[in-house]
Amino acid sequence: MVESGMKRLVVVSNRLPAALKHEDGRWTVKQGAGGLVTAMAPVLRNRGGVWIGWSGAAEPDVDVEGLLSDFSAEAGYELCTVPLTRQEVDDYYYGFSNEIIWPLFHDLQSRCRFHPRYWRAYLDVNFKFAEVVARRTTSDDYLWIQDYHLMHQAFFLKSMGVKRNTGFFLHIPFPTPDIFMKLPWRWKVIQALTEYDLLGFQTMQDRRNFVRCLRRLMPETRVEGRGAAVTVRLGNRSFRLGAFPISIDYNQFSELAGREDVARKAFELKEALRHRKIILGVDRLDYTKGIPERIRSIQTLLKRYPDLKGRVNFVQIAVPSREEVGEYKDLRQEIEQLVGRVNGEFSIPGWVPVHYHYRNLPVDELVAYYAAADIALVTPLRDGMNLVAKEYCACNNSEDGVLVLSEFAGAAAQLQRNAYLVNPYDMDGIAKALHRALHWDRDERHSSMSKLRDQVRRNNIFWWVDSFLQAGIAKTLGDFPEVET
Ligand code: ADQ
Repeated sequence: MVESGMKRLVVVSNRLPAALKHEDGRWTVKQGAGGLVTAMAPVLRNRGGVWIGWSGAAEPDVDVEGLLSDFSAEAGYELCTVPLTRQEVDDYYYGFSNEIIWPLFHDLQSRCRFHPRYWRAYLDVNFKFAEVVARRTTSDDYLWIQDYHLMHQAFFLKSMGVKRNTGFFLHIPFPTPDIFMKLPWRWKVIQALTEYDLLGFQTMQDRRNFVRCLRRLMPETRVEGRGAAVTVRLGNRSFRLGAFPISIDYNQFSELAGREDVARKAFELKEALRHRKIILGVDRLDYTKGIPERIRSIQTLLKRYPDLKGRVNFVQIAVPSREEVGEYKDLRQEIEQLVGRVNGEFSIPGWVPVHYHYRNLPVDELVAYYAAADIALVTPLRDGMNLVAKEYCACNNSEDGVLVLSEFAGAAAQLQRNAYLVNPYDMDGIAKALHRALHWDRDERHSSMSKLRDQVRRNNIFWWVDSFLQAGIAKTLGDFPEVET
């Protein structure tokens, strides 16, 4: 139900929160995982709303609408699909989104493949999305577009003469001008972004990078105001710009970690590892997450501090991701070889240093790992935010864990005072940090972890949604918390 006087919320993302999967010869609907779904589902349910996106099926003969209707009725909000062909998925999603924007915006430009075909497919698919958005919404709606796959929504809507109130949130970092300028379509991309009414980034640094790129490409840019959300003027038009660090459902994670069966599972994990210290890594298997570098830093740790042999375990959990892409297959192989090499070098009877799991874990099992770990080692080479760092803190109800965090994760901007910051490329530095963290006394650990938890508890996912919507449609909403960064 839409409350009177409130704008209906329309979320637009590449994928719908319900994903169609082909398993055992038939199509099934599964609830998508992740922070965005957790955050948006209750908001859409309460306010009434629509979620527009691709279903995950590229086959023309699948009855997508039929399959999604039950899910939609139960979820309490409408789902609307944008059908994509296999070729579109290949060129727009795997191509432009994941072989150009993803590596470039993570400062890994040598991995980019700037095929003009990808750019054309990206524009075509964005146009296709915009047509569906125009058809399924009215000028009374608020459109919240998610992430780098759909940077051209406001641009195409305007070019069709469709007036909508639009906000865009970028989940990944925004690069510095030196890197952004390498994009062959840089002007068109930045110009499209300026067509939104509100642009949201994860950190102030991303917001600053965007303004620097804008000034380079559009010298008439003027920025007015201070604080988390400012106004940008370009000639006679203007839009707002803000930093809104995404977060997690803190209570959900903390309560799950405290549930008896999950606590028991955490204890069993510790027992299975004979109560040795546990250093934990959890990531989607992606080259931006720095997994090979992390394993090498464990190798350095064991070389430099041989007294740790038999006393510490490194557990790496990697969730399969983009498995159809060659680079991700190579990465998986590289990680498996490295794990084998380190275990071959250091194992002794009764002790294997690295435990590696390549699979998607149910959330209660993941939480049990978080609760069991003495140290979370979160070392992406670059990351928009990194939710694993926040999930670990929320699950550490005993408040005696240590967060070792990459200085290049967006989360570092918020958590730097109480996490142990490291350079993910510096194997010696990480080994030293781990050695120190392993020897921190209980009071130091407790003091840092309780402050980290406080920060994540206050600035949780609901705060993130409210902050963005307050900046985007403040006038139609009631009291919302101040935007903090
Ligand atoms: P991601 O790159 O996917 O997100 P991240 O923020 O770390 O990265 O989220 C990963 C999620 O996957 C976490 O919620 C974690 O619990 C889950 N996960 C990891 N391994 C798992 C496993 N084996 N089994 C089950 N679940 C697992 C992008 C950006 C980030 C940004 C988010 C949100 O790249 O920088 O934080 O969007 O904006």
